[in-house]
Amino acid sequence: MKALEGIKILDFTHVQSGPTCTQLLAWFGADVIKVERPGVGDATRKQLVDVPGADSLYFTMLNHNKRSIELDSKNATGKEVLTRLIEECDVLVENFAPGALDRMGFSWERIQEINPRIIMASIKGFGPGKYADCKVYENVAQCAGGSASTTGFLDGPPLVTGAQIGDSGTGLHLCLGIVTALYQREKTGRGQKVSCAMQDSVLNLARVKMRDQQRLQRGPLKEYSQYGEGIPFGDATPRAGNDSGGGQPGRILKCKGWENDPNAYTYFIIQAAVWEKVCDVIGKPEWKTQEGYAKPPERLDKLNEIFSTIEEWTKTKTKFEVMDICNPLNIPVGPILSMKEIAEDEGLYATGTMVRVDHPERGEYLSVGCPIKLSDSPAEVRRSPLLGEHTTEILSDVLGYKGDDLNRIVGSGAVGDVKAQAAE
Ligand code: CAO
Repeated sequence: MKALEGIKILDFTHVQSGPTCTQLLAWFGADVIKVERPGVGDATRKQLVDVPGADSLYFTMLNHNKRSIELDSKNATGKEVLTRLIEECDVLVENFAPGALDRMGFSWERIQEINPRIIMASIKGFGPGKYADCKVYENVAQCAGGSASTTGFLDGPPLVTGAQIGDSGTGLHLCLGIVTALYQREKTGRGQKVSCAMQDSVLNLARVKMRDQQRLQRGPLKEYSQYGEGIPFGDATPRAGNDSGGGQPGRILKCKGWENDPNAYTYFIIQAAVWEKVCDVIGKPEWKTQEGYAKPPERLDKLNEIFSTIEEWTKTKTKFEVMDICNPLNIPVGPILSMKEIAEDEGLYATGTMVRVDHPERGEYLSVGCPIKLSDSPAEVRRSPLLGEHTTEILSDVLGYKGDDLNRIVGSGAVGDVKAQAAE
């Protein structure tokens, strides 16, 4: 049995943020019914296409284990079917532009009238307030949530990060909100509205930078490299390059082969507890006792010199040799892994973190599996649905439409042409 077996999700999501959330729910065992516009579907099906005619990796990697129904929610029969879906489902998840669901005629009030037990979960770019009506994509959220202003080097522009903290990060937050609301419903019998704003989710993930914003009012941030370099702080948390986010200084350092390999680097942290071991490893035993180097606060104005010296050593080793030497000594280091190296790591396939999935249109592709491992509910990754692949199945098995009634729906134009053939 899967953890969320028996839970039906009306998945009205598209692009990345919402689909990330419903994919997790599907991996935990929920029946996720993805509602898509007839003949069009989720826009990502046709975005960044690499195999002509096949659903893109953008779509397939975010919509595993779901079923797809084509449904025009602006058509009268489509509204009837959508109402039936709301009656049958436990959760409605959506990430339309602000107001889109209301314009379809399905406000939260109306949805509650149809099914008081339903949980309605929404992602918007911003929470209530002056920006509530804005459409938002990933990088806008990274900028508005404070991440971009604190990412990058001090002498460069703000930077966005490759990790999709705005989209996938918000999807993760929403997923927790949904299971929490399901848990509360067990006790109250009532559904509720779960809202996640992308700005809020990014800010939550950038929490330590708000910590630093407040510390700044009481003095310089001594663990930031700029402190040791004598560069004054302004009035906002600055960009910290590759400085470690915690109290232990860390940097990205070159490793053997860096001249030709853009990822021949390691992260290296000079944790105070292992300073003496660091000194021995890099051939600087005198720093263990030398004034100016022996104690952590004394080292803060010498981080450039210290890390340059460590780098002279890491440049003689591959990033994996650095790991092999430092790990047994408890010196925290980590290789900079490329996506190619991760894709080739069989250890990640053994744990299900990376998976190989077969697809009728595109053949085998790689995907990232479920990163959350439940011992009693292991996730099994199944391919994403083709557009409308399960329309007839959902109409009959989930909603109970049969015979003439089913033909009426299929013939109405509300569920797409393809399904008309399937029902004949
Ligand atoms: N049947 C009929 N109409 C449908 C439909 C269906 N099955 N599914 C969607 N539509 C309609 C919507 O009702 C909407 O119509 P109106 O504009 O008339 O209300 C229209 O399709 C477009 O929906 P949208 O505005 O949500 O889509 P968009 O491409 O214009 O905007 C996005 C995309 C992501 C910017 C916007 O949805 C948004 O801001 N979402 C919230 C924040 C979010 O999740 N952003 C992250 C996306 S991942 O990068």
